[in-house]
Amino acid sequence: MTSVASTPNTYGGGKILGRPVDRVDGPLKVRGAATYASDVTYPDLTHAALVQSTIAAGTIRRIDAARAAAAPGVIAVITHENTPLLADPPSQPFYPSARFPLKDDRILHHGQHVAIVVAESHEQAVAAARLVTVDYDATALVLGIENPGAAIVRNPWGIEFERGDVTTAVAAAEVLYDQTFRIAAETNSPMGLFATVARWEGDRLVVHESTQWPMMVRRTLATMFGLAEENVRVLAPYVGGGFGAGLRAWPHLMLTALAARVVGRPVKLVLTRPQMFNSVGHRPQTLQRLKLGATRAGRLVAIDHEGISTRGIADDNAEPITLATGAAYSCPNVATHDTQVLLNIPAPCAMRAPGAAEGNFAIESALDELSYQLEIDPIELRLLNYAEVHPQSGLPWSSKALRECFRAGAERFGWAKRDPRIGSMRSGHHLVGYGVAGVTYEWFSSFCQANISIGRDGRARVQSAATDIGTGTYTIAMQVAAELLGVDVSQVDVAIGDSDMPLAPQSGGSGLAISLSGAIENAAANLQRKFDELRGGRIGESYVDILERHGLDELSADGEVTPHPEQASVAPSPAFAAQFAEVHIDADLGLLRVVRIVSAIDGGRILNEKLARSQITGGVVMGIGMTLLEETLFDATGRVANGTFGDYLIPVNADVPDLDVVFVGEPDRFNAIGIKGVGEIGVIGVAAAIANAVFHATGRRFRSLPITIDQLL
Ligand code: MCN
Ligand code: MOS
Repeated sequence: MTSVASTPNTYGGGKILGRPVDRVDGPLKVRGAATYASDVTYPDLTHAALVQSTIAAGTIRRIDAARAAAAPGVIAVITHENTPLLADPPSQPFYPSARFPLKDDRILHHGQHVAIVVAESHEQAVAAARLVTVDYDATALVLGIENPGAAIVRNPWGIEFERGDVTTAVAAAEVLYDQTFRIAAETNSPMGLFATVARWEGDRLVVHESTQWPMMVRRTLATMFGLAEENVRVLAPYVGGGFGAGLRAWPHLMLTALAARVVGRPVKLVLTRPQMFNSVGHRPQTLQRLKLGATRAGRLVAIDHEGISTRGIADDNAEPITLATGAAYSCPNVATHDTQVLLNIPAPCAMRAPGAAEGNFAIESALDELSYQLEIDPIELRLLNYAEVHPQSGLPWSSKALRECFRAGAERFGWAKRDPRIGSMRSGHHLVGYGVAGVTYEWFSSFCQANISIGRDGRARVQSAATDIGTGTYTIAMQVAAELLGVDVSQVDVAIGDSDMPLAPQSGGSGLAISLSGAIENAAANLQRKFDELRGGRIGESYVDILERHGLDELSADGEVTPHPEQASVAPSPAFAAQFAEVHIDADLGLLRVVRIVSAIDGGRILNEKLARSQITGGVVMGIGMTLLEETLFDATGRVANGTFGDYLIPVNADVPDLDVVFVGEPDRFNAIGIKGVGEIGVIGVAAAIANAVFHATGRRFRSLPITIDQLL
C-alpha cells in the first residue's frame, strides 16, 4: 500500500538508506529477550508501592504509617514527615519538570504520591501501602477549563506573536469566521507500564528507567540529589512506548531513587495502569477560539488564534497549540494567544504532536467550513493560500512538497469522485463523506553526539545515549552507519539507551532520527579521515587490513551535530502532509465508521520505508482515537474517573480501517542526509479530515472532540 517517491540518495546510490530493513531489535522483542526496565532484577532487589492522595486539594493533617511499617516484609515507609529533602528539579521551556511530591504537606491533585512503601516482595509492598492512613484538610478544588476562579498563565514559553495588524484586517475582511473548538484530555497510554529500578553504588546512582530521554533523567536526578552528572547513570535500552509521557522525570522516579538510598538496596517500582493515567501525564484539555478573515475569492487576510489549555498547579508544562499557526499558510496578518489554566489535576505533558494536533483541528476545520461557504474545493482553497516561502521570515523553505502531498493523496484517495454537495454520496443506507486536511509540522531537533568504532573483527559499533521507543532508532542508526562506512548492515552493532554514552537528545519532537543521523554522519566522516591517514594513499585496503598493518585493535571517532545552525538564506522546513478520510455513517443509528485514511507525507528523505510507514500508521491510529474515542475524564473530586483500559477507549483493530501511506518530496536541504521528522505527523490531520468528512456526509459540523455516537444520532 505504500510507495516511496523520493529522489535518489546522495550516499552510495541509495543501497541502504531508504530500504525497508526489518527492525534489528524485532527478534529480541518477540522472544522476550529485550530487557525493559520492569524486567531488570538484582539479587538483593526490593519492591516499592505508592500511596496516592484521595483528595485533589488541601493538606495532609496526619499520616499514619505505623501499621504499614510493621507489616510483613516491609523495609521502609517514606512520607513527607521522614523524607530526606531533595533539591528542586531543573526546569526550562519545553522541558518541564515535575515537583518532588513529598516536598511538604500540600496536596495539589488527586493521585499525588504521599508515601512510598518498600518491601521484600511486590505483594508485600502493595499490601502494606493499603495500610497507610491519611487524614486530609481538604480545601476548595479548582477544576474546569472555563472556571473563572482558576489562576491563569499568559503566553507560557513565549509562543504568542503577531505579524501585520490582525484587528484591522479582521474588521475589514469580506468574510469572517469565528468559532470555538474543544478537545478532551487524553492519556498517552503506551503499552509498557512505566517502571524504575534504582540502585546506589556508593555515591553513584544507577537507574533503569522507562524514558524517551536518558540525559534529561540524568540531569534531573543529579540536580535533585546534588551529584555530578557523571555519577548518575540512566539505562533505557528498550522502552515499551511513551508517546510523550517519557519526556519528563516523573515523581515516581524521584521517589524510587530516594527509596533506594534510604534502604541501601536496589528498589523496583512498576506503575499500575490506573497510575499510568494519573502519574505520568496526559494531553491537556483544550479550548480554542479561532477567527479567520478572508476575501470572497478565498484568500486568507487574517488569522487570530487563541489556545487555552489546562495545566497542573505548581507545574510548568505548556501546550503549544498555536505554534504552527503562523507558518501553515500565506497570510499577512496573524496573531496567536496562549493561556494555561491552573487546575488541581495531575500534570499534563506532551502527547504525540502536542499542541499541533489540537491547533490543526481548528485551522483545518475552519478552512473546510470556508470552502463550503465560498463554494471552493477544499484542496483548491488550501492551494490558494499556499505558503510558497516561510510566511514569517520570507525565506525559501529548505524543502516543501505540500502541493505534491495534496496531488498524490487526492489521486490515491480518489478525491475527484467526491460530489461536493452535502449528503449527496451514499453506500447502501450509509451516508458517505470525504474530508481532507493539510498539515505543517515544525518538528524539533537538537545537538547530538555519537561514537563509531571499527574493530579487527570488521564490525562497526555505533554508540549514543539515544532511545528506541518503538520508532526504529536501532535500525536506522545501523543503516546510516552502514551506508556511510560502506559496509553491510549486518556488520554494524548499535548500542543506545545509556547516559554514559555520547550525549543524545530526546526521542521527541520527531527530532531524534535527524539529530542522531547527523551525529553518526559526522562520526563516520571523522573515522574515515582517521583510516585515510593510516591508509597513506594505498589502494584496496579494507578497514581490517589497515588495523592489522598498524597493529591496532580498533579505531574510533566521535561525531556531533547541531542540526539547525543559523542560516540567513533558507528557512528550516517543517514536515508536511495531506490526509484524507472517508467515513460511512449509518443514517438510522448514527454509527460512524472510518472506512479508509490516506496520508501523503513529505518527510524529506525517508530512512527506512517500512519503519516510517509504521510511524505514520501508528500516528493515524492515535488520530482516530483522538477524534472518536479518547477522553480522560476527571470527576467532581478531581479523580481520573476512567483510568483503566476497560473504561478509557483507545482504537482496537475493528476501529482501524485501511490505512494508505505515500511518501512524496525530496531530501531536505537543511541537513546532509535530508531527513525531516515523521514520528508525529501522522496523527495531526486525522481529526480535521474525519470531522470534515462527517460534515460532508451529514451537514453536521463537530468542533468538539471526541465525536461520539450519541452526538451523531
Ligand atoms: N524515520 C524515517 N525517515 C525519516 C524520519 C524518520 O524512516 N525521514 C523513521 C525511523 O524509523 C525513526 C522514526 O521514523 O526511528 C521516528 O523518527 P523521528 O521522526 O525522528 O522521531 P523520534 O525518533 O524523535 O521519535 C519520537 C516520535 C514522537 S515525538 C512520538 S510522541 C512518538 C513517535 O515518535 N512516540 C512513539 N513514534 C512512536 N512510535 C512508537 N512505536 N512508540 C512511541 O511511543
Ligand atoms: Mo513526542 S509527544 O515529542 O514524545
